[in-house]
Amino acid sequence: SDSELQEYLATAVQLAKDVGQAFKDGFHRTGQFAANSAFAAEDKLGNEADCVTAVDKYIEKTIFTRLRAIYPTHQFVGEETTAEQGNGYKVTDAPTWIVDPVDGTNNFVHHFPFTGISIGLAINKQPAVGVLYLPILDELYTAVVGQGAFVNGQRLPLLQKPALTTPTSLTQCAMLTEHGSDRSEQTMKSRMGSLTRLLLDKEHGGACVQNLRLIGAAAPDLAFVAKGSAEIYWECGPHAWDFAAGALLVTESGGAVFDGAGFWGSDVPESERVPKPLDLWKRKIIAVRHIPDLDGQPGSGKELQRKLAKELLDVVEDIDYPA
Ligand code: LIP
Repeated sequence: SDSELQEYLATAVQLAKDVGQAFKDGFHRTGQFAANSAFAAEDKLGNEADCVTAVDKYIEKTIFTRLRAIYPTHQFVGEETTAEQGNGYKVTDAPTWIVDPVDGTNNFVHHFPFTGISIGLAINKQPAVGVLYLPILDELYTAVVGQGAFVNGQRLPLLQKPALTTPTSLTQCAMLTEHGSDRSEQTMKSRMGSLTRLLLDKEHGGACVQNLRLIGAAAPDLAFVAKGSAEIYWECGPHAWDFAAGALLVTESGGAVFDGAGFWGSDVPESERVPKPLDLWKRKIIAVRHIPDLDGQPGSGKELQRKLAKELLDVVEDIDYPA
């Protein structure tokens, strides 16, 4: 019910704020994390590009301990817990809290401010509540399904028509993506090929996206799409905990999210193909911001979101990851 969802939201907001000080202390190496040798970034599962700190572990433990005490029947999926358990999680229809204690750990370690605490709640496998706190930017994003998305209490997207433009192709779009932590030769070649084709001019078969930014973390990427600071985000590789909360911010701000690969119905004419809906557990995502309708054409904004996603899918190469 709506009141239950509001209660879940209030719990998540309180938790995010409560661990905010530990997050800031870790980021600035002050307070409980001042010159703490336990802070040192370790690599996860032997991958030097994928790190975890004592702050990640402390925050995840604090959040889950509190959530378990309040909602003993709920399920819990967290980045660090899952990594410790050898990367396995089961997904049911039960309310499932999906938490990334520090999304953008690499940014966090390098003192780059696009990093935050992501708390999502899925019910029947669908995002129902999303809270993203970016303590260093002092931005608290919230969303409840059917009730809109907000940053520090202001409704998203921040700009409205006519200030918020209606891009009709990727050539008018600012795009966000990430290089990810999988640095195998095969993956890097595939990703760089996709980035080249996204940027390349149309004469040579590219999409000529207006600009491309890599800010280092999925949750802020999605928050910025929800806010209207970029039109589109695409990534293959992030996990549900990186984007469960952020995906809801996007849809609740009037944006759209899709599966990061492929179309429905390879048996239909190309012009009729549409991008598949997002699957939280598939590790690939496209998000498009709210696009205002063209004058006198109701529904055209939604159609343009699908068109932009399709333009993107036409030039990028899919990378498959195990769940
Ligand atoms: C990160 C994601 C990012 C991805 C990184 C990493 P983490 O999350 O936010 O989108 O490219 O490889 O997964 O590990 O910093 O929480």
